[in-house]
Amino acid sequence: MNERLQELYDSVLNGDTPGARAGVQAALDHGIEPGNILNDGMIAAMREVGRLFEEGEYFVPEMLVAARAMQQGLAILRPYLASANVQSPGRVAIGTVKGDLHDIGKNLVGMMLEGAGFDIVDLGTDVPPERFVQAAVEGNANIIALSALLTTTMPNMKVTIEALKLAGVRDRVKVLVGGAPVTEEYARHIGADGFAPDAGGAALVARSLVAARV
Ligand code: B1M
Repeated sequence: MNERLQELYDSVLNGDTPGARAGVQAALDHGIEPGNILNDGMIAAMREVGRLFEEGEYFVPEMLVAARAMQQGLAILRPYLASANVQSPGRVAIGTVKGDLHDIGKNLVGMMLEGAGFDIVDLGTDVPPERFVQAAVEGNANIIALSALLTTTMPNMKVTIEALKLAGVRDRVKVLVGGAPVTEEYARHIGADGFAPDAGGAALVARSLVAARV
């Protein structure tokens, strides 16, 4: 791996926040593509954090500091991921479903959607179905984007879709889902309109969902 990316990877893995910020800046200064900085430097490190957690070498505090380091690194990278001056294809209300506090993936998806020109309403984490319904009814969202990182919270995607149906707004919005445990098959099973495995894919799928709007 490139030396700069290795340093960034190590900073995220070790929860070194100033190191992560400096690492992203150094990588940018050395002309490394923002996409590589994200995928090879930071996302790869988070994957390793997850592996170490599974093996019992890392615990929640270590996951937390690694997440904080990544968030800070992302703050530096953000302007390079979001492209300016794109006409808005629509409004997306995005959130991590009820019971789930993971927000890094959700934030990244939000940034990529922003880069694709969408107006983003970030509802945060642990978002109850009623908040998504409200975003569809009062916030005029065209797309409701649901993220889940836990197998135990995935079912709340289905609960949210049911709530949109009950509120009579399901046909007014498209529902896009994703997150590490979510699959295309699961998305179909719960009646979502779209699924993407990663943030870049989410922007592409969101574009096709609004293009398909009647
Ligand atoms: Co948690 N955690 N965590 N955690 N955590 C996982 C998810 C886990 C896989 C770790 C492991 O065991 N290997 C595991 C889940 C197991 C399971 O359900 N099968 C787990 C667990 C068990 C837990 C707790 C239960 C631990 C505990 O307390 N005992 C607890 C739950 C808390 C809760 O939510 N109620 C918990 C807590 C935490 C922290 C708070 C410490 C922290 C989160 C901090 C934060 O987010 N601010 C944390 C972290 C950091 C992780 C890991 C290590 C990293 C997650 C991450 O940020 N990845 C994670 C292990 C792993 O993922 N390998 C783990 C980087 C991020 C860029 O990827 O989020 O997958 P990701 O997003 C991707 C795609 O999934 C996709 O695009 C993104 C970018 O390309 N995507 C979408 C995401 N949302 C999308 C939406 C879309 C489309 C694509 O459309 C709308």
